[in-house]
Amino acid sequence: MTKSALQIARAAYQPKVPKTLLGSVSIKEGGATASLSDQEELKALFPNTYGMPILEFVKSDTKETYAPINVGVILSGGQAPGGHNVIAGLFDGIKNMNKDGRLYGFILGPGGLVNHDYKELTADIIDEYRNTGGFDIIGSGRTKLESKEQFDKGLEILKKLNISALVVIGGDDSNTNACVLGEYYKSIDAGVQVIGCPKTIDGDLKNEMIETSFGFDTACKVYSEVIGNIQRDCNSARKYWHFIKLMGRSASHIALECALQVQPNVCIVSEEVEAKNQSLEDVVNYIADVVAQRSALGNDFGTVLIPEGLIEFIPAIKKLMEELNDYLAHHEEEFKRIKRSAQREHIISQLSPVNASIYKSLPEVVARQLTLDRDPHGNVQVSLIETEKLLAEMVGTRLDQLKAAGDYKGKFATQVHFFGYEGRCAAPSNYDADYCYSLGYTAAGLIGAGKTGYMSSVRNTTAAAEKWIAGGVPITMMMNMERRHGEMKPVIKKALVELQGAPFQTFASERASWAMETAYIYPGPIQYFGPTEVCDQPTKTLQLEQNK
Ligand code: FBP
Repeated sequence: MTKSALQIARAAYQPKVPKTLLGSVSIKEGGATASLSDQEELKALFPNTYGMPILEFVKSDTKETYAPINVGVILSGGQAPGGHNVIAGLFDGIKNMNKDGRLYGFILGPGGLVNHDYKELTADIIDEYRNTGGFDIIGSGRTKLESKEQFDKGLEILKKLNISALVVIGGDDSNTNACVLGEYYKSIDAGVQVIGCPKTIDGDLKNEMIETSFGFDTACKVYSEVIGNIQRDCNSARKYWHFIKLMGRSASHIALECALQVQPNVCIVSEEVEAKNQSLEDVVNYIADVVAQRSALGNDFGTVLIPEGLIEFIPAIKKLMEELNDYLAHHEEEFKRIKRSAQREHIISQLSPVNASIYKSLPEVVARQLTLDRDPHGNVQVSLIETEKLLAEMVGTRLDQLKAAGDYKGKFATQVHFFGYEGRCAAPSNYDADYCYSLGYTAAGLIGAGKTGYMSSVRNTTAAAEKWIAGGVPITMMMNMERRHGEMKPVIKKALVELQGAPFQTFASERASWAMETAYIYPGPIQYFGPTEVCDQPTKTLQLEQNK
């Protein structure tokens, strides 16, 4: 494979790891844990893995010896920068315990386990992928591992390869399934441990013990670089309003982090829209007012950041989507058989009167996008809903009204963008390279300690890497019961933007001045080599959350 000079230099990068992971380690156990809510139900669903203690690796004077361990690894869901380093850390951790241990990667996600599609990841393969972006070492997929048949089928290949531990690198849904799988294997004494790793650019898999999901740092830095470039362009030509939708599924963490990095004129935060019970018109009017006020100052240009999940946080649309989800969960095939031209009318006839009238009021294209296939976890594929176009158009219409009333005299020309896929496979920042390698190495440690049903956890990551704290958190501790596909299910609770939290509060205290002044910041590209204050900074979200 021909490589760029940066790739070659980057391959030699040695990720920084917590001091406690190097040399001999032992495990410090905390007290028993409980799930976030629904304790009795969850205890009954996870009798073997509920309530386990939090674990922390600490230095030890005695060197443990280990028999060789064969481990399987799965990359699940959307790509996130740093996945290859999780695998590299896992590989090095396994080999450090006993050089005869082996690592097998299942191909194209959880489906690879069920279909017995795998490859052994040897040292030369791992070395090719160290510090690189992407998930292409084994590929990823969204097959949902949930049935006993899938678990049993998976067990056949695990047994055949003498694999005694499986690492699932995924988001909240994939880690929920990893926990269900771990519980099942334990309940039948299968002799296979299951460990999760927190992945997703969306940043919504975090809690007290999981500071951030990997990939969020790099993806936000890539988007912020490009938004910064757009802001410089728009401040140079002074003729466009740029409507920029950012990936992130339901949560607005990415949009908020980018706003903190680039100081745009407008950033919508879905969680606030919901909390204030705003309608689509309220959001449109707010943006149009900023456009009109900037225009009065002579500035007919600006930037608007939009989280991709916005539409499902507008309370009225959220209720409509809940009804649509339930309907489609039970009538998917029947709906697909209806002619495309008749689908809209059919949906209207099936919905309650309130939701039917909201559905009717949506532009054709958005109404259609709301009924597109859900992903295997039942989520609406919000990345396919063109909110940036919808808002740009609606703001234009509103400005026409303001013009007719004599309240606006400016020019309104728009450009629309959607940033998501551009950042998911970027070469990991130093933060993600270090964090991911540490997560993988920690996962190996949890396996060596015989644990199952845990998520690898690395904390204190706003400090220098050597001071990071590595350990494991029982996955059941992050769970509650939620309605999915029309049924109550145990799931890891998604972390949405907290309106009382420091990242949002900081943004809220600045946004009025960012709207009127052109206070853009141009962060520039991720730096991989150079001073630590340039290359090793975590996200602003994390720094603010940790009061740094
Ligand atoms: P997960 O990490 O939860 O799998 O999702 C990441 C993500 O990038 C979301 O932000 C986005 O909505 C979705 O994947 C897009 O999915 P796909 O890659 O299937 O188009």
